[in-house]
Amino acid sequence: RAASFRLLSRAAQSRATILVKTQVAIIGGGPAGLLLSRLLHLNGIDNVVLERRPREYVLSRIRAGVLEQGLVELLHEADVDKRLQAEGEVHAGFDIAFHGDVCHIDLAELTGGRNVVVYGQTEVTRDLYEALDAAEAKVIHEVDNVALHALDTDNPTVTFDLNGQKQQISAVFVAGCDGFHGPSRQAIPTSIRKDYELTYPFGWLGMLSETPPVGVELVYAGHESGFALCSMRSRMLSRYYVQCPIDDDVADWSDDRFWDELKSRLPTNVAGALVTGPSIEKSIAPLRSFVCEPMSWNRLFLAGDAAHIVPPTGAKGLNLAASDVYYLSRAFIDYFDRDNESPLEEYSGTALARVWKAERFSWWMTRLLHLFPDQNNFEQNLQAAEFDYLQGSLAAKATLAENYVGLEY
Ligand code: RFL
Ligand code: PHB
Repeated sequence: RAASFRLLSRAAQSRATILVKTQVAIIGGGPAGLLLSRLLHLNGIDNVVLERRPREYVLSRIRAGVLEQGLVELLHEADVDKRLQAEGEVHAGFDIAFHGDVCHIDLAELTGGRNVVVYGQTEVTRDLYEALDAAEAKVIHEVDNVALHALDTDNPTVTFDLNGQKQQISAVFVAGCDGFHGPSRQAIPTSIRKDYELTYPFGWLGMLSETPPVGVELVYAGHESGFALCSMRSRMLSRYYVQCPIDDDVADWSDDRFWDELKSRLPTNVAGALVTGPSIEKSIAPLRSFVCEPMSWNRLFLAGDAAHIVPPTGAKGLNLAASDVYYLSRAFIDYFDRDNESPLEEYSGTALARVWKAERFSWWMTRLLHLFPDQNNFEQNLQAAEFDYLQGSLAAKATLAENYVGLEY
């Protein structure tokens, strides 16, 4: 980081556009972009990451917390899993409650020994930054006006502003890892790109508190007044969520109001065990299901939230970003090391097949557990029947468990 910064700031003194050459220009320094950069770096493929925000901002975003085994294995391959192995908590099951009835999902038993690990996205990102720093990888923060050019030629470029200076990267490929609002997806012509989208008429109000979690496992709860979730980051850090109207203002949610609402939606024994305390973060996130097809166009390849969004109910967002990076990193390695273009040509189809299954699962779990304001009495009874079926059927539980631990890459 220091080396690339020196290079750019020295050059920034000149008025001409600075030109940097690389093999893969990666737009976005979230988990998808950083993990891709790390895996390419370890395989000798030169790359540059362009991130709009300061590093501290990226590390202050509280997001996902549940990692599938596929992501854990990928972090091991990237040699960034030391802290994860020491501090991550293996979860072999969770509870799912509906109007007070509780159903335990024994992930390990239902999937032949598979499980998930609870370790925050913030920590994954921090570990990646540390490894990239140590390897003097090129991660450039606080870039403005990133624009993609000539993606349908052999010489695509990315332009951006840094410290008021125009810069240009010439690359063999561009990886769009810039999240839902980034410019990469928009660079695919609308005549080619097709968007598929569902929005939900509510959001999740999340709160982080330095209190011991209510139990050792996660509790998902559907209730007459809406969804609630008890999650955690560590033995002394809890993460809780309640479904709320999408236009609610976080300022209207005092800590007391949050705790009261959460308690009222949880099964009695869980509510009774809840340890409350002051919040250290509170925010409202909208829920959305979204897929962009195709996930590649000529020299551009999208990964993570740039190409798809899931509602957080199944904890799939970060994990899907990881499976995209798995396919894309291997495809780049095949191209540069083995002169084999086929995996890159097949990338969009390969990634989308897994994306749509995670979309289906996240949508299903969202429908099962949330209060839909426009739901009629027929749909309410369908929701109750769905939970009843889950409770009584080993096959239904196994389907939930198989999807929750993550489908094979
Ligand atoms: P990210 O993490 O959004 O990173 C994209 C990065 O690109 C940068 N960027 C740009 N850089 C340069 N130029 C531009 N013009 C740029 N525009 C954007 C951004 O600053 C950012 O650093 O996407 P990525 O890497 O694909 O990773 C995906 C995951 O972050 C995401 O799927 C999950 O966090 C989704 N998600 C959750 N998933 C879960 O599984 N469980 C959760 O509890 C959960 N909570 C959340 C979430 C996503 C949220 N967002 C996006 C609003 C809570 C929130 C609030
Ligand atoms: C979280 O801990 O933030 C979390 C856990 C499970 C989910 C969503 C979010 O399904």
